[in-house]
Amino acid sequence: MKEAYIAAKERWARKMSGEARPEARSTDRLPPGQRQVTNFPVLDLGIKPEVSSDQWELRVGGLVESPVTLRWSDLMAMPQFTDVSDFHCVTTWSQFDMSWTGVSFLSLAERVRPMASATHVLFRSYDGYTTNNPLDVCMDDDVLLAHSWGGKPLAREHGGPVRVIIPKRYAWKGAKWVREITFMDHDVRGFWEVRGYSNTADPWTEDRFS
Ligand SMILES: Nc1nc2c(c(=O)[nH]1)N[C@H]1C(S)=C(S)[C@@H](COP(=O)(O)O)O[C@H]1N2
Ligand SMILES: [Mo]
Repeated sequence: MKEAYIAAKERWARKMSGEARPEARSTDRLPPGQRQVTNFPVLDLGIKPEVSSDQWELRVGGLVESPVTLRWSDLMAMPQFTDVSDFHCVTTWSQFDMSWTGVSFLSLAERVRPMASATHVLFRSYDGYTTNNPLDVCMDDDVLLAHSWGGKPLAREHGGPVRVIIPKRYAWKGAKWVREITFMDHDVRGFWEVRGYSNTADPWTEDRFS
């Protein structure tokens, strides 16, 4: 965990400093069973909560040294990070080169300081949605709390004001309209994870269902 964390932070620092240039991406970017789209479909539970940036609050707690409730101005005062990644939905569409801006999960972790006992993270959203991830999956250089897409404020239908992006997992692992992040010493399955979807959700092994 420690070495992986340091390596992720080094990759992140190179992006933050502008030293990491956009590389020619591999041509085999499409995970098995996926097809490329360019229209950014919308998927939700039939509810698109309306949360203005003024009302938005993100509680971050559980097994952390410094629990915090972040409001919009707090989020904006944190280091702002832009990254480009591919987006893979389990319903078989993928969209390439999605540009996200927000706060890196690594910055958030530095702010709240997870305890050594923290191994898992549960995300809760304003629509009642939940999803879970191992902490080491979140502590990667491409994971962020995004408030903008393609340089523009994230639309409500896509989870604005703030959503989670975890590019190396199917997209249901990233909570739209995120309102609470809880660090835990055990795994608690989220909305789709208790309904037959994979707990691990790796697009490259077509790890779709459990
Ligand atoms: N809060 C919340 N987050 C969510 C969902 C949801 O219903 N509610 N759907 C998930 C699923 S299944 C996918 S594929 C992506 C879809 O994101 P998009 O609507 O921006 O394409 O959001 C994920 N995050
Ligand atoms: Mo999905």
